[in-house]
Amino acid sequence: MDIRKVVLPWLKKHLLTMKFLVLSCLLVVALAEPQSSSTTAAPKASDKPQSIQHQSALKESANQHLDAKKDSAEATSTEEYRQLNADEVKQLLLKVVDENIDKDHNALITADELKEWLKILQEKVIQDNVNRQWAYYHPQTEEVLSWEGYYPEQKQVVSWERYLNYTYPDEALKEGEPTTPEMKEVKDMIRRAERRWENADVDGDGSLSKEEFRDFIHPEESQRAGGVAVIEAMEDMDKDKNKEVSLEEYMAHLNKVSGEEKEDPNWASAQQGHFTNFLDKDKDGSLNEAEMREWVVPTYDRSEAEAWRLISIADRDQDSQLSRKDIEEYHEYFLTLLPPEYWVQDDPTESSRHDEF
Ligand SMILES: [Ca+2]
Ligand SMILES: [Ca+2]
Ligand SMILES: [Ca+2]
Ligand SMILES: [Ca+2]
Repeated sequence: MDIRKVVLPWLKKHLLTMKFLVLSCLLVVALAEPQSSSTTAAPKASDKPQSIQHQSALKESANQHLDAKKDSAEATSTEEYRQLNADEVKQLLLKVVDENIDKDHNALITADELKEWLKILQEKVIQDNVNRQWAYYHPQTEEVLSWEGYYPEQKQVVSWERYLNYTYPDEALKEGEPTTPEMKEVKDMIRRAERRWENADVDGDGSLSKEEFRDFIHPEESQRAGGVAVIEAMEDMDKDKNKEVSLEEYMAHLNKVSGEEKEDPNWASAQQGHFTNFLDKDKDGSLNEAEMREWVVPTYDRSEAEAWRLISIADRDQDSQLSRKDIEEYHEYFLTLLPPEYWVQDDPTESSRHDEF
């Protein structure tokens, strides 16, 4: 049997699915730029110098194979995105401002109000992603003796074997050396997944609870689990294995993981500037492990930084707050404030959609 026939379509679909997951993960932190066309597409994940842009590659190599026949998650990945015109964007933005962001209803948006909303959006995207993937593995119920109670408690877990069987084709799970480059790639993915799994398995019982599973899917969201994401980023980027990521290695990696935004003539210089001015703290021309860590698992508050960046763009009277008019005027910069569902081909004004906010 030709193994390529099995693995190639699988890899292709896997990568497509992961691409969507990456997009949805990064949606709320992507920096939106004004676009010249009359309609506006959903903000792209990799639009700009971005604190966690490299994670597209991390996640691509990570998690799972979603089978269209088995799982509704596949439907999500093929959802159509709406094109919104400028008036629609303005109208939706003001609705979100009034209903979700401006908590004290004084028609002015502070950095704190913005930050809180960005956190809610970010958390929702992550939680949705975790929920979707968790459901895919049909967690099993385990009985564990509780410390306080007499009766055993029930706990939902996914075992490593189950994860493997649900994620990778049988061929990849067989013993022995890989016979094709594709199979080698899959085996490397499994090794990486195993390291992530052990890193996420806090109680070391070999299975992941839902809390542990979150650290498996999104290690970069946790200071405890984040180290493994830094290691993966190093492996992806440090081609000469000197434990530093040079500007050349950085650019080569971004070139590999970025899409059409590369065609923007300012793209390369913007990325280089981001590396030099922001990531390379000690200005020695490359990123050591500590600098990589601050990039991948930052200690600063990303939502707060993004809130201040947004304010700096549109704050015309310099009072460190935004008026509704500021937001209307600069609406192209605020696309990331719209919940992801607004971009899905559906009626965004449908009342029940946003109850959870
Ligand atoms: Ca306010
Ligand atoms: Ca565990
Ligand atoms: Ca290097
Ligand atoms: Ca450095």
